[in-house]
Amino acid sequence: MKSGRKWILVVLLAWVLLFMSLLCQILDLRSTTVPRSRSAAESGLTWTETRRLASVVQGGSRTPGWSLRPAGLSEGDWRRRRIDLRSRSRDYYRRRSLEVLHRLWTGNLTVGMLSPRLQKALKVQLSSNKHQVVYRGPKGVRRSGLQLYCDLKRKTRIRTLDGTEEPFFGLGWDRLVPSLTLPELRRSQYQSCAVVTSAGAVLNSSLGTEIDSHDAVLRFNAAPTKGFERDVGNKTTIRIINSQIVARPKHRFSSSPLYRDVTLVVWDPAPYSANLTEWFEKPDFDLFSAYVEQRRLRPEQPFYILHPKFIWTLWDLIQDNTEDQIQPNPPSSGFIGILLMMSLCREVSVYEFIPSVRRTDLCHYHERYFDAACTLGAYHPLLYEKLLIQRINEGNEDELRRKGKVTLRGFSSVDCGT
Ligand code: NCC
Repeated sequence: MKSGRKWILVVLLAWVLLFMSLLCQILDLRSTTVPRSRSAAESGLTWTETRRLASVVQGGSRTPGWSLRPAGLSEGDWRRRRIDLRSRSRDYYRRRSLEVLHRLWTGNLTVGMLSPRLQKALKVQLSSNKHQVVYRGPKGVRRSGLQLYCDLKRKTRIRTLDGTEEPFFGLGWDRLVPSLTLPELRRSQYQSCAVVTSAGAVLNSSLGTEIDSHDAVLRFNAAPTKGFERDVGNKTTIRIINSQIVARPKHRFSSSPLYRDVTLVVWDPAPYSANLTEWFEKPDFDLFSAYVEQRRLRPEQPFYILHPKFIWTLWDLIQDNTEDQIQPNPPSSGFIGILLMMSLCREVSVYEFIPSVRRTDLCHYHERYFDAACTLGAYHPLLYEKLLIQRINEGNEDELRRKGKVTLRGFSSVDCGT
């Protein structure tokens, strides 16, 4: 009996020792490995680069057990080197992120500068070609700012579903849609308009008063003003929403006050061929049932569905003016909104589409979700949209850097001759 107890004690002791040594190993690995955080991944440091950086700090040691203290190095020196390694990698991320920003401000950002993750996401989009894009037009035509304005002006005609095409005509949609088209609704143009993107960089901007001073303000999707007035203002004239907003219950489209007392414009990614019957039968998210319901409930509210041809014309415009092959997916709501406002207003101020010094991986100002793809794109050709808008920015660079503000002329203010 006595010797049985002794054995149990020995086994227990062995377990405790084993557990302690494993714990030490784990803690040591944690403290010596360069943190491979999400922001690290997005700032563009590859795993190999991180290891290389680590090896530089370790004096070029190529020891396979690089996380272990090299022989001959005191514990104190080893700790100092680890701290140095961490701060160097943090500096590296910061510098890289700043360089991306500078290049965006000056229009020199290339895909190669994006993080490996975003580059990979772009490649995946190119090869999947979900919307069967077949582009035969020119690519990368170098136009001056004015030529570009005129090209956009000539080709951008706001088009919404008017119910005169099948299958909509057969369903009586010519009587369902608002009697005035969107441009008719604003026959006398707005003088000044603000486009407020939902970027996290809007936080702490104190731009609210400036934004509200515009005649009309455009916002996107579920972006709220309540609680964020100091940074985003509280005026909303038009809201552009994608079909997820009307179709997904979590957005409470029919009951949320966000979607009331404003002009609503919804869009859905249709096939590039813009075959309306195909799209009606299989939209990305079912926007049609909610649209019919809302039109019946609130016939007085101006509510439009953007025509897929309009969306894809904007995409063609970006591709036409970009040398690279861009993601074969519709432009973001942000880009659609900017072009829409250029048609409806004499001057357009766009906030945080091209990020300011406040640039952050925080996706939206109203949500705690971090992803650099929200700003630079994975599905949407956001990088190219931003480079295009940078080319026609008439505001000064200081406003761009400090406020993330781009100033554009509305199409009616652009003289393109005859
Ligand atoms: O994120 P989203 O866009 O609603 O943002 C509106 C527009 O603001 C610009 N933006 C946003 C964030 C950021 N960090 N930088 C920016 O420049 C973009 O121009 C963007 O279009 C969309 O375009 O409709 C999008 O919608 C969301 C999402 O569906 C809605 O927010 C509803 O939840 C899409 N995200 C997902 O589907 C997960 C996003 O890809 C595009």
